Amino acid sequence: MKIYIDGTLHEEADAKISVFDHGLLYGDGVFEGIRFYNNRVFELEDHISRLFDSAKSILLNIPMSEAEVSQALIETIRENGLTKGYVRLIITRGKGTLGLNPFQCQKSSIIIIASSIALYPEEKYQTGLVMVTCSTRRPTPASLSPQVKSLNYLNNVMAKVEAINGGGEEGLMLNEQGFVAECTGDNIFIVRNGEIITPPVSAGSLDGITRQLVFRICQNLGIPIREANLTRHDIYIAHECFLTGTAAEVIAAIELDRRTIGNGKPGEITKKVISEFRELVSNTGTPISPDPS
Ligand code: PXG
Repeated sequence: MKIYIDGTLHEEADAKISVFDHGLLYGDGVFEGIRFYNNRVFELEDHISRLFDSAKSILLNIPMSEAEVSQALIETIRENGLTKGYVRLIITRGKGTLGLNPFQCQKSSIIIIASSIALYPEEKYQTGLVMVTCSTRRPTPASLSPQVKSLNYLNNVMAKVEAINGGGEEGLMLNEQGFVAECTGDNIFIVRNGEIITPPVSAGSLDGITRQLVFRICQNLGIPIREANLTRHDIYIAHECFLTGTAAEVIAAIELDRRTIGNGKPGEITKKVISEFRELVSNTGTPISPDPS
């Protein structure tokens, strides 16, 4: 595997950064997870734009343009000879001193790993996920905006630990008021009486690119969809439930806190959304065209 660091491709064993990098010392940096299917990068522009927004929000300068980062990402995929997979794009604050001050860091670093990801066992895409409500709350936007995809995912990692220890595959995260925010790496949707409902991002979730895609899919299919604050009760009594994310894709959830959701199987509307999603990922995206040279 060849890994991109600051303009150079390295073999995995040689792909190294400083132990003084503030990305490691303080989780000071931002990232994106991006999928590519069928020789095309899915929703590349939206991911790159969100990366630059995250960086701007934490006063982190990316020493490349959006077009240059996109180009580096495509070249890294191409150099690895991949046509389908997952890219982790990371911007760290860079090498600094022991001490929080980010202004001691001379230059941010750009790392691109083109590989693959499997968030859940393959069979769960047929049968649906078991979820557990986590006591770990989503931090309030008053502390750090959930829109910043930062390198500090400890909150989500702790929630994931709770979910797995509680016998589930995914954890439901609530905000400080007890309303549903999202899951540990995915947005959540329910279906009730033929209508899809998802929490507003103001409830403390990332405005996922896959989440936005579901709104577009519903518009195309004529399925009513709206945002509303949800409680755990709303999910217990939902007819269907599904999760979305770049890594997760679209996947049904069939149980929360030992309550069966709907009939305990992926629902009809969920299956329609999944099939439209599959169609879009295989037919759209930025080509990873072969190098003409
Ligand atoms: N919420 C959170 C907290 C996320 O991290 C999503 C929602 C879905 O957003 P997108 O834009 O991807 O539809 C995410 C993104 C992982 C992993 O390793 C998770 C994500 C991204 C990359 C890796 O679990 N989730």
